[in-house]
Amino acid sequence: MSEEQTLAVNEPLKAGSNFLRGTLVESLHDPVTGNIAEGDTQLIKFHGCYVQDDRDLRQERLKQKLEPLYSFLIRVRMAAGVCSPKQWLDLDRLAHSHANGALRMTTRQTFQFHGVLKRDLRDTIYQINQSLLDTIAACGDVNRNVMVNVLPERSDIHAECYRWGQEISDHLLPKTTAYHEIWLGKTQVAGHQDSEPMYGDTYLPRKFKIGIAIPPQNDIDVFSQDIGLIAVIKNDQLTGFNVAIGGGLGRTHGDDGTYARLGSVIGFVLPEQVVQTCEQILCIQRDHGNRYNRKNARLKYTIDRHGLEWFQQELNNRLGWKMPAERSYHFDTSGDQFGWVEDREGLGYYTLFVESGRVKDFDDYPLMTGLREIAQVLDGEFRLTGNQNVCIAGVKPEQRAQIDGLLKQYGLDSGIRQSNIRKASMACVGLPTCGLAMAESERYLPSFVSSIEKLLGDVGLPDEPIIVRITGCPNGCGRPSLAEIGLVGKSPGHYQLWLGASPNGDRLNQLYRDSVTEAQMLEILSPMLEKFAATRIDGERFGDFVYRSGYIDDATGYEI
Ligand code: SRM
Ligand code: SF4
Repeated sequence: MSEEQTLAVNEPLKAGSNFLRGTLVESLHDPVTGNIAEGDTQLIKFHGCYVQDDRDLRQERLKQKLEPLYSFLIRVRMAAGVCSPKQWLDLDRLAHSHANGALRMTTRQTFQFHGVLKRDLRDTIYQINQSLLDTIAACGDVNRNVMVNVLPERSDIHAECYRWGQEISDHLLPKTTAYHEIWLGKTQVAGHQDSEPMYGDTYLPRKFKIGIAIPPQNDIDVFSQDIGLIAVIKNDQLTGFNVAIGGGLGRTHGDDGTYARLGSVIGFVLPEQVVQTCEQILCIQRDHGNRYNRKNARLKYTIDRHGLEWFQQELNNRLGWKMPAERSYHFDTSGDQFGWVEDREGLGYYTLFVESGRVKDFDDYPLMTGLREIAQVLDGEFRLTGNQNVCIAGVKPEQRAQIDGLLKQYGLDSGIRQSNIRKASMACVGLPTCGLAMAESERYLPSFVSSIEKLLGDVGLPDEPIIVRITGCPNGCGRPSLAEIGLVGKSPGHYQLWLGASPNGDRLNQLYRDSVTEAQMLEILSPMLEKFAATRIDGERFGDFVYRSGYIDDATGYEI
């Protein structure tokens, strides 16, 4: 980075925002537009919101000389995806009264509201806080929602990892009181001077993500996190965490300087060292991350620019101790376990498949109503998974029949009977709300999966659990780089086809075709699946097969 380079526009904006206040209050009061001032559109992300407009209506409104139909996305901060039945009910109610009547469970284990109008924004956030949840730092150049494996069968280990996830999340929160003033109506105490001892007034160069995985399950895709923590369990006790740094999946089409990268494992820390370690890694990124070019600003680029060895040395210096080598670990799968699982205490955990994480009442499937009815009676909690599904957790033996009855009554038990490939699929939100989408994703996933189901049926593998993920652009929100079949939107109806990630999340896939239609993809995949069925080695997964069979060149990653 040369001195002459100009800082990214967000940098002076953050510095001059009076710790994330900007002109947000004025913007919210402006009755002339459903939008907010341009600078505020960046600052409001730190408060957990994005301005969007309904892209399906854009052209029509333009023709009618109307401004776009602006509304807001609100993302809840909810470490590890855990919420109480009461919180579920509160969010369900808000989705109907203040948003578009649906809840969206995200790939980072939280809820999003879509379609909140400016006039309802403050009250929605206020009410989320009344429910003992909040939205601060759910987006923006700060540490985001901390993920933790759902781990139904070991509630004791989950409880411990959940506690560490929460501690990390709380410790890395911004300290500004702007959030409380703007959304909760709190007034600043006389003489109080805001400061951000850890972040400073320009916060981080870019977003920052942390997740905890508990082997052998990797349902949070630990290697895609800026900091991935791998729990080390010995004699049934949590002894510490292996630390992986520099994961990140976002790319830009046509820009080779951007790429997906898996985290590099650099060592092991004790549980009591994990918060300090995360803080110091974050601070290195704060001091050395690229503040000139946001496309190269994530931790992965900082590490690759300076070298992993430099980073480790810098971290040891800042910690004041040398991080020991990592302990051995092994991941089996990045998928969810569906249906009932029992933990050692006899509590039940039911993981329900939710296509693309969209919770609403469909014409023939009252999903939202069914989950609301379950929340009304549940004496346990909900855990959102990193695969956009939900686990009804901690069900006492005496309540199991009641929950089972409700699952049946509302047809939610039909989720379990979906094909394995559908249950292993994910799509990002994409159109019509995402301003960056280049092609359909969530709305396209169901029919694309049906087409692959048909191909699998034709070759006699109807139960094959191939991981399929679709995103509307290369930002990677549905983690398509870790799919055995990954589709990345290029333009309407055209996708990049990526093949060959490992089913446990430790190998990225590779580009196979650059811009193809569904018909072309099916033409490519049909003979491949036929050969897979005929020649696979016992238990071999499709992602591994495409490598072994030479469809993908291990060295270059490109089609050979
Ligand atoms: Fe994402 C931007 C949705 C997980 C990488 N992401 C966006 C925005 C806010 C579009 C925007 O900037 O205007 C999308 C809002 C769409 C909408 O209408 O809801 C959006 N991202 C999502 C969610 C809701 C997708 C989903 O279907 O669940 C996920 C919310 C997670 C959460 O609860 O915090 C979501 N985003 C991810 C992930 C996956 C993950 O974190 O595990 C990634 C890839 C991992 C990574 O960060 O490397 C991801 N989102 C991005 C990027 C690219 C970042 C980069 O390094 O280049 C952007 C664009 C940006 O930041 O400029 C982005
Ligand atoms: Fe939007 Fe692209 Fe993220 Fe999909 S991957 S939600 S299209 S930014």
